[in-house]
Amino acid sequence: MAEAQTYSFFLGCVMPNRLPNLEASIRVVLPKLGVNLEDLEGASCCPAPGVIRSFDEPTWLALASRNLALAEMSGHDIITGCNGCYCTFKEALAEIREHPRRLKEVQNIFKGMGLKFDGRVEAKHVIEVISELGPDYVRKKVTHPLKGIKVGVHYGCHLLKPTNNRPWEKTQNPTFLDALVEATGAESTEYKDKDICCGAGGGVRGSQVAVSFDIAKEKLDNLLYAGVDCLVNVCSFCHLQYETAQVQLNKELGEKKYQIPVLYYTQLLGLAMGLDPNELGLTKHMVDTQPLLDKILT
Ligand code: 9S8
Ligand code: 9S8
Ligand code: COM
Repeated sequence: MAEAQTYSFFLGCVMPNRLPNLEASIRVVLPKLGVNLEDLEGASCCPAPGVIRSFDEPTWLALASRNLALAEMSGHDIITGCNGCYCTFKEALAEIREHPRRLKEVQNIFKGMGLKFDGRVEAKHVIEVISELGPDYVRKKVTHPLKGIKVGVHYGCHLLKPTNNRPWEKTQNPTFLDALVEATGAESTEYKDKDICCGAGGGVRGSQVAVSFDIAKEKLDNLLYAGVDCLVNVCSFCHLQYETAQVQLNKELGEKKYQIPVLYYTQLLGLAMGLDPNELGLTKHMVDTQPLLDKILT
């Protein structure tokens, strides 16, 4: 494997405010894989690609560039655990690299703010860094293989698209996350419409919550039908959607039909590395993870 790497850890809004348990699992697991995290002091919202960018593109670009500038000045590439934040940074970097005029615009805005920015920094996703280490490397870290656990994998839209600005070998029917899930000893189970949106992105959850939960319901029904033990994702916004949708749908039904534990990839991997579920934030989920933990730990 590569020698130890250090990244500037960009949290985004959802992780620190709504899902600090996911953040905890990333902070615990990545250093054990040889990936060190440094806090990115002074960061703001990325800002969200499907929301802010649609309303006011120049403001989106300036704010995204400010976050990128903070990382660039720290001397480390940025790492994020949210598909939306990843999308913003990948797209903002592509925009200023393809159009030097846009970089100048941003540099003008930054005058007097003590920011230095040339757009040299790179932006990576947590799962991209793990994927670069590779499934074989991950398998060597596994001490407690998750045998017999059926996982439904959700990639999320912004991790894969637009395909011309993403590093994955295959963006149609990708397999890198399935391979990393299987490296833990679990089984990645196929299910209908696996590649479809969770329903949250692009401002849908913010403006049309019923529509957004309807889309999530479709995916959850498909996952129930496939008989998975849990759902694994790599986006804080997808994660929030899948947990809150299950709580809401059960409330409307008056019964607990939807009880699919939702895990962030580093939580699944952490379990396979024998780490304490509490340390991985698994005891703080909206959808109870205990049945899954019982199945794994007994
Ligand atoms: S930051 Fe503000 S709203 Fe969010 S989590 Fe991910 S996308 Fe970026
Ligand atoms: S899927 Fe469609 S737009 Fe997105 S990446 Fe995360 S949230 Fe869920
Ligand atoms: C979804 C991000 S991950 S956004 O809501 O589309 O901006």
